[in-house]
Amino acid sequence: MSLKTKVGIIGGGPSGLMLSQLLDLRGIDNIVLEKHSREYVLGRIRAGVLEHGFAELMREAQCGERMDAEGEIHEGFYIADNGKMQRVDLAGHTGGNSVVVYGQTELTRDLYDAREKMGGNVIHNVEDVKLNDLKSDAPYITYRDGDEIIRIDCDYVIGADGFHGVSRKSIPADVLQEYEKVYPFGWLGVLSRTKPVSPELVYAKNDRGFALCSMRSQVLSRYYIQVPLTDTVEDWSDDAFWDELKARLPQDVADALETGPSIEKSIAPLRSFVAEPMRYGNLFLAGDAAHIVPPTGARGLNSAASDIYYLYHAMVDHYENSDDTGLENYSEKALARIWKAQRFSWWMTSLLHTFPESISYDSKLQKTDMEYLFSSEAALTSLAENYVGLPF
Ligand code: RFL
Ligand code: PHB
Repeated sequence: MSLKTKVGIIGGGPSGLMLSQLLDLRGIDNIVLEKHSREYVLGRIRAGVLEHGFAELMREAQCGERMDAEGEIHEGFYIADNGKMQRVDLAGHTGGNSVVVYGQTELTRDLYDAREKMGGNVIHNVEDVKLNDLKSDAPYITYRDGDEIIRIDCDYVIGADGFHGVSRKSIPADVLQEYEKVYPFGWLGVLSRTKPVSPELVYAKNDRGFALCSMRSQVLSRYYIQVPLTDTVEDWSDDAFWDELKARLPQDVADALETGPSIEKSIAPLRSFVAEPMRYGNLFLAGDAAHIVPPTGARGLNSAASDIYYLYHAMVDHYENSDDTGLENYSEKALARIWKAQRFSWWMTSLLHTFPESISYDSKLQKTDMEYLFSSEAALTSLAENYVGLPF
């Protein structure tokens, strides 16, 4: 069988779905290919914090209704340093900006619902996706559906298939430059049907290791603790998790913590990664397919949003105005913002985690970094403007 479309999108995560929805609203025909089922994609518990620009894009995609009704606006968060809690006033340091706490699961559900409503073509459970003739004017994608090989001819291919996807790997090794930093720890995350311990997020630095108190709603909490890479989920009973979390939080926060059975528990390794360039012929990479950050700065999904924003406008300029400047500049423009998110995520990670190999000099610098942060309006402003998101 053979299909034809303008834009072939690999990956039905937030990046792929968002671009598909935005293009469809402008009458630009596209097909999304997703390796897994919808239920599987919605079962992954990931991001929780959306910057203003992302929320705006959801609204532009006509998917912002539930986010605006159920998401929480947060104008600040706390940093605890071995027991001492200090607030970062995001709104106060950014002229009134804030972030929206709304889970990636819910946002992805909204995007799937919107695609369904518009009759969008999202094909699940595709196997053996291959990208072909990317350097030509007639690229095509093939995939397997059972015994049948399906071919999709398109003008452009979007690689939005995450870090482990096939798109980035379709770029020849001598063209692609990869920059990577792997951290010697991971985050163990627990979701529980309990009231969040604090109305705003708490990022806790502690000699035992980092901890984060986050949430999905007023009845659903998300907590994380830093763990060695050798740990597995089976090593951590719920009781052991709650005990360790409490040990890393300031006493009054630990005393107020409501515990309960975990409804999801997983470990994510921490990694920084960037692939350059983000364009190869008529293939454009977007989101986690091209770059990964450690979750400490809540930048991952938000970095995907700026890629999608640039690509969406570039595609519209191409199809509506025959102007290819946006497509030509895409990689350079996207990477400029990506590297700033990389810097911020690395800095937040360095500030807040306990590094197993650190020498006494490193520990002194980390302590000084924290003292400087809360003694300087300029440093707090820099943190706040990065956390709410730099302009697209
Ligand atoms: P995704 O979500 O990985 O989606 C890619 C999709 O592509 C599919 N796929 C394929 N499809 C077809 N053919 C193939 N060969 C394919 N290979 C893969 C996959 O099944 C999948 O459905 O990438 P996308 O869309 O770029 O979205 C990126 C975000 O998911 C990611 O950046 C964030 O979750 C990162 N992140 C956070 N970001 C934030 O902005 N704020 C946060 O608070 C935040 N917290 C987090 C996070 C990520 C975490 N983990 C688990 C890595 C917290 C955690 C714990
Ligand atoms: C989350 O709620 O999952 C979350 C929030 C903030 C982060 C990372 C993850 O920095």
